[in-house]
This record gives sequence, structure tokens and C-alpha cells, in this order.
Amino acid sequence: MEQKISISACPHDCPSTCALEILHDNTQIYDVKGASENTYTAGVICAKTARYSERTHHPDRLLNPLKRVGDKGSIDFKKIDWEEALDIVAEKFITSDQKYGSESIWPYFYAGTMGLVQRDGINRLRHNMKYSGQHSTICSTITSSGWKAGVGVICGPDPREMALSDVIVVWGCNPASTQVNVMKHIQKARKDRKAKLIVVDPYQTRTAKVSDKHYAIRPGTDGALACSLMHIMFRDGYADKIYMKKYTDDPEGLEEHVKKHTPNWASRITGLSIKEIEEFALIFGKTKRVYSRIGFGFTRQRNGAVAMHAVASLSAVCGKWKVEGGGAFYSNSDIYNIDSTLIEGLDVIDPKIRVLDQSRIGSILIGDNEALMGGDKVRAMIIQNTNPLVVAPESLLVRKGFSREDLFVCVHEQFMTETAKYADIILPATTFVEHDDIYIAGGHQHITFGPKLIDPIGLSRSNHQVLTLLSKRLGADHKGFNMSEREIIDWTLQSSNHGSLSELEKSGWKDVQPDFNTSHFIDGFGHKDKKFHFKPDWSELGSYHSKMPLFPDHMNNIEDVTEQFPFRLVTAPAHNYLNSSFTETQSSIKKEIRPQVKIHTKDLKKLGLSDGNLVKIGNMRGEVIIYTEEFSGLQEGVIIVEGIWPNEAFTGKNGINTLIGSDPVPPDGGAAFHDAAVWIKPI
Ligand SMILES: Nc1nc2c(c(=O)[nH]1)N[C@H]1C(S)=C(S)[C@@H](COP(=O)(O)OP(=O)(O)OC[C@H]3O[C@@H](n4cnc5c(=O)[nH]c(N)nc54)[C@H](O)[C@@H]3O)O[C@H]1N2
Ligand SMILES: Nc1nc2c(c(=O)[nH]1)N[C@H]1C(S)=C(S)[C@@H](COP(=O)(O)OP(=O)(O)OC[C@H]3O[C@@H](n4cnc5c(=O)[nH]c(N)nc54)[C@H](O)[C@@H]3O)O[C@H]1N2
Ligand code: SF4
Ligand SMILES: [Mo]
Repeated sequence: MEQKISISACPHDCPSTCALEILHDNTQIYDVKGASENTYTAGVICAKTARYSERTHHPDRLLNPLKRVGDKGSIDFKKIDWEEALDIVAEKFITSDQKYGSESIWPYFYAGTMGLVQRDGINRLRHNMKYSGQHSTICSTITSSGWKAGVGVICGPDPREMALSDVIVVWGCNPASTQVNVMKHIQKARKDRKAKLIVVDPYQTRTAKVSDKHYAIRPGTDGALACSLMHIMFRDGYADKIYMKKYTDDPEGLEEHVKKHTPNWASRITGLSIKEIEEFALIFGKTKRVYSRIGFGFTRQRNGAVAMHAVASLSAVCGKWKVEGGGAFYSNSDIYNIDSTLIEGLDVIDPKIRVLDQSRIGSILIGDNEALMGGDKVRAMIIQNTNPLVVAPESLLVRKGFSREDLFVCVHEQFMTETAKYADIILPATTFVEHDDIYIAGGHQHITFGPKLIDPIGLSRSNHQVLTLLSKRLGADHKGFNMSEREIIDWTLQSSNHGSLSELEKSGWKDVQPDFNTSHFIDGFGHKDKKFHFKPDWSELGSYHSKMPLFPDHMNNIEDVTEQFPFRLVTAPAHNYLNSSFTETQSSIKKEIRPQVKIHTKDLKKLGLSDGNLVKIGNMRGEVIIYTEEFSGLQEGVIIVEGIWPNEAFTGKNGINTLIGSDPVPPDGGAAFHDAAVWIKPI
């Protein structure tokens, strides 16, 4: 068969959304490389996607629709055909609707694929049928709330400008593992301009390892560090008062407010020395081109939005956005202006229908009244692109909920995940090379087309196909269900003023980075008054705002250590996995080896432990059994577990999210994945 190279985009839930060159024929993909012509990807992709043929052509891919014949959680399924599978799902949904109302059905999804059609099309079915809504809080809600509070819009200086910076501050993220091409642009600045790389992270990540300076902060205290840095900027004359007068809401109020946030105060909270704080402030203050690349990681704390607002405020105090190579950047998600009416069925939303919090799925499924917003039980679900049994907080409650015999679950998946094992019906899903889609990117500025390159593996079908087939059986009537993926993409591009699909297909991608003045907020910030807000109106951003501070601060609502729970746990991403994906590929498993907890040498000694011991970690939510790993690149009292391993990879079968709470983080909800106080016991 003839082989050729086609352009595509990596579909995984990663801000990089790399442009790819894929060598393939009609049935197989062979080689996957980063597109060298794409100025952001610049030929660099991570090793796990470079090995993608291992995932697409994996012997464990689901090939047939399956019906459960054994217990929930077992792998006892029998093969059935598509007709029967879809008929069963439709019949269960219709019965549940008739008996208990449309809100008893909860379509549940996330970003296993970031393709707009395949990811978000499930909302079209939801809105048409008046099924319960989903408040998608598991990833970026906290981060975005904190950013928007100050900046007002989610965009910023072109990330390629990092190559033109003199200091790059990587704050609370680990791009060497989680968005590798950021490192390429940083390397360029270091090579061409002798730029310095500063990392703020509780432990020595791969990014911290190659940095010039790593500040190993205590988790959940970034607000305090940022406030003390602002204190020094005002104290030492690095605050840009002319800039602030023009571009910010209340500089005098802020100056007065941070007078109490001395380095001494911050040192006690953050665990960093006064010397470290002063040294950080000096380099930040005196350098013109400082580009702060702000991550999600440090916001997965109960005070995460407040911390994000404080970190963003620091760049506003110093007027860093004024120059090329300067400013702060978190995501570009607001630059695309995609009209998702057709994809998501926004024209048929009924605002009276309840919207349930994705992160609270455990509490919701066990019938917690508050999580259900006072409404009736969820009795039927269809799940696409996510594996909540593993990735959601309160794992024990999630498992208990999915074990309910009166809950009907259909899981559309590529692999037999733990969530699939609790399904009544499993439907096999295509991977990105088997269907058409378009992709936008948080971490850069390109819209990329990812075409169908090979025939579907087995009998797998795309999300769009499944939703279309279900819509007919359920009586959902929306023009999106009568269109192909390509037609929807074309309509969406045109309606969003991004040209047509055939134009995009020719070029592969489109660069939509706004001009310098817009990206650097020279024309003003995203709020109505065009100013950066030091004094945000948190009530505009969500309903859990009542205890939030007036100005940037350290909000003291984290799950802090106590005598009973003396360690702060961070559950960071693993280099060779992507959330729960790639935990099925042998090459990734081989590199990650097994679930381990990084503990400071001194803490190990205090506990009478050494490297490689099996221990129990626990709190009020449950217990996890795990191996110790001696590690000194963190503060005492802080422990790190990398990777969302399958629960089954742990002795005792309780995964790391057993220990994580689902209480909504102010102001708009979200899961505090890196904010848990725990005990450790030898076994
Ligand atoms: N290899 C790999 N890549 C991934 C993922 C993956 O699982 N593996 N996940 C993808 C997804 S869905 C996302 S959202 C992005 C996330 O990408 P990131 O922005 O990198 O965010 P996180 O993954 O949450 O955490 C990154 C870092 O935050 C640090 N951190 C935790 N708490 C604190 C704190 O209180 N203060 C500070 N300063 N730092 C803290 C952690 O130690 C960790 O090193 O990455 C994507 N890319
Ligand atoms: N402890 C801890 N837990 C975390 C985090 C953490 O840092 N620590 N991070 C959180 C974050 S940021 C996120 S975003 C979530 C992510 O959690 P998930 O949403 O579960 O993550 P993924 O592994 O990206 O994707 C889930 C599934 O989507 C499937 N999939 C991929 N493409 C398709 C498709 O086209 N169709 C269908 N039907 N299925 C498809 C994959 O096979 C995979 O099993 O995890 C959260 N959980
Ligand atoms: S870095 Fe992220 S977007 Fe790029 S190939 Fe890897 S997982 Fe995909
Ligand atoms: Mo995420």
C-alpha cells in the first residue's frame, strides 16, 4: 500500500497541541514526528506521542461493542453488534426519562480528545434532550478564574516570544514533562541571550533540574510569595507607577495592602528563606524582559485562584507586559472565538436544567443531596473521553457510585479502562487518526486540522458517529446530527471567521495570534474598564466567593498539616503518561516502573523507613499502599506522587485520588488535586 506523510495535531489534553507529520497508509500509522514548519511545535514532540503507533495499533484496543454479563467492575462482557448496543442505550435513556425525568440522565465527558467536534458534540445531545448539564471543573476552572480576576481575558504575549526574554519564570508547571515545546523556546533564549530560567515548584521536577534557580516552595503558598515580591517591588522602586496609573485599578490600595507582606512573613509561610525571596525579587525587578509562564499546577490548591491572581498581579505591578519578550502568560484559549453553536447545540439550551459539577461525580453518584443540588438521583450515563474511576477526586465514592445496580452506564472508549469495567454497555472508539477533527491550543495560537488517515480499527466508531446514531433513536432533532464531521468543521470555521475547511486543509494549520498591542494589553486588559484588577470582583466569577480576599493575598484555606496529618501531598503528572492515557502502553509503563512516593531523606529517617519500602498513606478519605522513593529536591513535610496510575497498579487497588477531596474551590469550583494533608505509616 502506498505510504504518505500527512499533517495532523496531537489530540491529547495538553496545552501544546503539537502539529504532527504522520507517515501512514490506509490502514496503519508508522512514524509520528513534530511538524518542523510549525513555528510553535518547531519539530518537537514528546516521546509518548512519537510512539503513537503503539497506542493506535495496541493489541488491547476495544474492537467490538460489549454488553456486561458479570459483576460491575469485572471484565465479563459479551460481544454484541452495534444495532443491539445502541438500542439498549436508547431504551434505557428513554425509560429513565419517562420514569424519572430527563435530568436523571447525565452525559459525562472530558478532554481525552481535544478535537472540538469529537470532544464537545456530546453537549448537543445533552442540550437537545434536556439531560443534566456538566460544569467542567476538573482541570482549568481554578486557574482560569484566578487569571480572569486580574487580566479579564484568557490570552497573552505570543509564547514564541519566550525566545526573546532575558528571564523566564516557570511558575507552578513542569513543561519538560507536560508541554515539551515550551522548553525549546526557552532553550533558544538561553542560547541566544544567556537568559535565566527560574522555576517555582514544590519539588525538583525535570524542568527545575535544568533551571538556573529552583524555588522549592511549600505547596499552596504561592500567594504569599507573590505578595512579598510585590512588597519588595514597591519598597525598592521596581514598581512601575506610571504603568499602573494607566493600566490598573487601584495601585495605591495595593501598595498599602502589601506593606504587611514582608519577606519575613512570606518566608514563614512558604518555607523559602528571606535571602531566596530577596534574590528572586531583585532579578525579577531589575530585568525588563521577564516572561512568566504560569501553569495549572500551583492552582490545584484550595486557594489556587487567589494565588493565580497574586502571581499575575506581580507582572502588572512591574509593567512587564510593555515589552516584547515580557509579561505573563497562562493560556491563549480566548483568542480563537470559535462559534460552537453547531457543535454543542448552544441554540437549544434550557437554562432551567440543573448543571452538575464534574469533579463531584463521586458524591453525585452516591446520592449526596448537596452535590445533586437538591434534585433526584442520576440513573443513566453515557461517558466519552474520560476515565473518572481513576482521575476524579474521592475515588472510593466514585467506585461506590459506579457499583450501583440501579445506575445504567454506557462507556465509549478506546481501551478497557476501569470506568469501562463498570459499564453496562461498552462502545469501541476511534483514535484521532481514524476520524476528522479540528484543534485549537491553550499553549499557542494555531488552529489545526486533523484528518482521518486510516480505517477505523476493528468496529470502532467516532464520538460523532455514536451521538448521531443515538440521536435518531432518542428523537434528538438538531441539524448537527444530519451533518458529517467535515461539514460541521467547515460550518464552524466559516461562522468563526477562520475561512473554510478546504483552506485549512491546504495549509494544515492557521496562526491566529493577535497583534502585539492586543497580546501585550497595550490597548487595555480584558475588563470593561480596560484595566488590570488588583481588586477583583470575585462574585462575578463564581458562587463560592464569600471568603475571598479583597486584594492579592495568601488565602489560608488549604488542607494544612496537623499532628494527625503531618505531610502535604502533591499528585503531579508523570512524564510518560498523559493523565490516565498511555498507562496502557508498555514503553510508558516500563519507564514509570510503579507508583512511588517521593519523600525527603530526613522524613524517611524520622519514620524509620528507607528507599523502596511499602508504606500506607492515608487521611479521612481513605488509604493508599505505595513504595517509598528517597528524594531530597523538596522541603521536609512535602511528598510527591507522580502520575494518575490505574487504581489496579496499587497494592490494595486504591489509587492516588482516594486521598483527594472534591469540595469546590473558590470562586467557581474545581478539584484541589495537589492539596491534601496525609499521614504515612510503615507496613
Ligand atoms: N506528561 C504529561 N503531560 C501532561 C499531563 C500529564 O499527566 N503528563 N497532563 C496534561 C494536562 S490535563 C494538563 S491540565 C497539563 C498540566 O500541566 P501543568 O501546568 O504542568 O500543571 P500540573 O500538571 O497540575 O502541575 C505541574 C506542577 O505544579 C506543581 N505544583 C503543585 N502544587 C504547587 C504549588 O502549590 N505551588 C507551585 N508553585 N507548584 C505546585 C507540581 O509539583 C508540578 O510539578 O499538562 C498536560 N500534560
Ligand atoms: N491525582 C490527580 N488527578 C488528576 C490530575 C492530577 O494532576 N492529579 N489532573 C486532572 C486533570 S488536569 C485532568 S484534565 C483529568 C483528566 O482525566 P481524563 O479525562 O480521564 O484523562 P485522559 O487520560 O486525557 O482521557 C481519558 C480517556 O479518553 C479516552 N479517549 C481519547 N480519545 C477519545 C475519543 O476520541 N473518543 C472516546 N470515546 N474516548 C477517547 C482515552 O482512551 C482515555 O481513557 O485528570 C485529573 N485528575
Ligand atoms: S507534548 Fe502534548 S501535544 Fe505535544 S505530542 Fe506530547 S502530548 Fe501531544
Ligand atoms: Mo488537565
